Amino acid sequence: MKAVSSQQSAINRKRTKNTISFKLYLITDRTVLLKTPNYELQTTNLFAAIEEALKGGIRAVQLREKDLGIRDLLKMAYELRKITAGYAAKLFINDRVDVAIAADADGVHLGQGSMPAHAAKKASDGKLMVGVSAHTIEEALFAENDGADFITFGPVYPTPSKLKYGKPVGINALRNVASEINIPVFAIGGITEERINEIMDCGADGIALISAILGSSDIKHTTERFLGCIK
Ligand code: TZP
Repeated sequence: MKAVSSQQSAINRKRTKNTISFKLYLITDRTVLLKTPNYELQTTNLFAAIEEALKGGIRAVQLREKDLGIRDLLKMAYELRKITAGYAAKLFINDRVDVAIAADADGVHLGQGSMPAHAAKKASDGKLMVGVSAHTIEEALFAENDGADFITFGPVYPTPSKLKYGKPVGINALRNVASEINIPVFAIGGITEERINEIMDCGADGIALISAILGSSDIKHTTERFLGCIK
């Protein structure tokens, strides 16, 4: 029998990957937008910023405002559901399966301290897509075997608030995970336009990010440029 090179077997593995309809995954952080501590103003500005990104072509948004109580989070989820639906974009809710179900979101994004992927699938009767944040190959393999639809992997590079997200994993770890994992891998952490090629050359299926888009002075055009580079 003909030996299969490791490059060929990585390609074969990639062919079996399920299809996720987006390559750019925008994560919210309203504090990136405004220095004001005023919640109403931050929220209003976040919705406007997300709408600009949607106009630029974003088709997947994760609501991730970890400091908010359940009622404020739900209010934001309802509003973001309306806004994203207007662009046929997917909405994910960080951590909270209950909020995702109540807001008719498309999916939930789970951290390592959240309920596991199989439980989120079960709790939602299989209706929610499930993304999982992984920081090591072991966490990535666990998420895949546990029923996740995709993972984010990182932080690949140092991020502005790097302590919060842990030590960067680097591009070699990304390359390894992308070749070992059969579900889509979104690179995350410190990703800028200049780094897109390096990231995609590692075999990543897409990019997840906050500040390069939400912190940009022209969100719509920055989004367009990102999407242009990823394709
Ligand atoms: N998880 C790992 S790094 C990160 C998260 C949520 C933050 C990504 O933000 P940025 O601004 O794109 O580096």
